[in-house]
Amino acid sequence: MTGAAFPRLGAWVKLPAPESVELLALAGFDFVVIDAEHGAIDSRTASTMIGLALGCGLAPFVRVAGTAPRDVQVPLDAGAAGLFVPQVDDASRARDAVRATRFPPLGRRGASTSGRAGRWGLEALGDYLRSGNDEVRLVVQAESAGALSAIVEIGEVTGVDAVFIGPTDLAVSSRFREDDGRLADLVAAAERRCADHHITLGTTAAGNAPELLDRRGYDFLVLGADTTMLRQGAHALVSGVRTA
Ligand code: 3PY
Repeated sequence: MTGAAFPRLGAWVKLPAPESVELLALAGFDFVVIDAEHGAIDSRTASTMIGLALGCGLAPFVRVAGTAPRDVQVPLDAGAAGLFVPQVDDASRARDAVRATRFPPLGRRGASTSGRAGRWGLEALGDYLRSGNDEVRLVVQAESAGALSAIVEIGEVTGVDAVFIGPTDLAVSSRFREDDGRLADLVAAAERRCADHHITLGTTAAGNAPELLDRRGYDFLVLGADTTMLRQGAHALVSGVRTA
């Protein structure tokens, strides 16, 4: 709902270690997505990570497991800059995500200024409600062929700020291999429709970030995960010595 540009370069935080957030901030990312859909990050750890990210100048998003009040309200009251909601296959599911995330009249998020989002009770209720509705970003994930066909209807639901194409679940749900040309055609058609309708679009990059940003119209990218960075860095170190 905010008019400001979406932060551009992000990373998944999958390890339940708040220090991951500090390391990613030092690397120069603009935002992190704390993954509470997969992995072992609980709401206590997510809250600590959100506070650290804010202190480091990183925008903290949380990918929630679902849109039940506890999935949504706990990270938002902890100060998350926004949510990623997985598996949004159609406009009706997008409206569910809006209802869970936004305060009335758009939604039915419960209000409490006693958390970080309400500056621990210092924020006036009106300011807390305004920032919850105007500044918190709602990103819905399109991860099925149906979601890609309905991407404009999904992206145009009032209260949705951006659509994020999830390539892995898309490949799994459509039963195409990730390198299948038919999958690439589906994604390319969705990219064109988003560009035509000015829908803010993101995805996970796989070493092709410049192409996605400069030629395919993406507004923001998740470049990798803390787990992958650790695994790849560790592998490079060990294999460099073993093959020497
Ligand atoms: C997916 O690719 O399915 C994701 O959810 C994130 O990359």
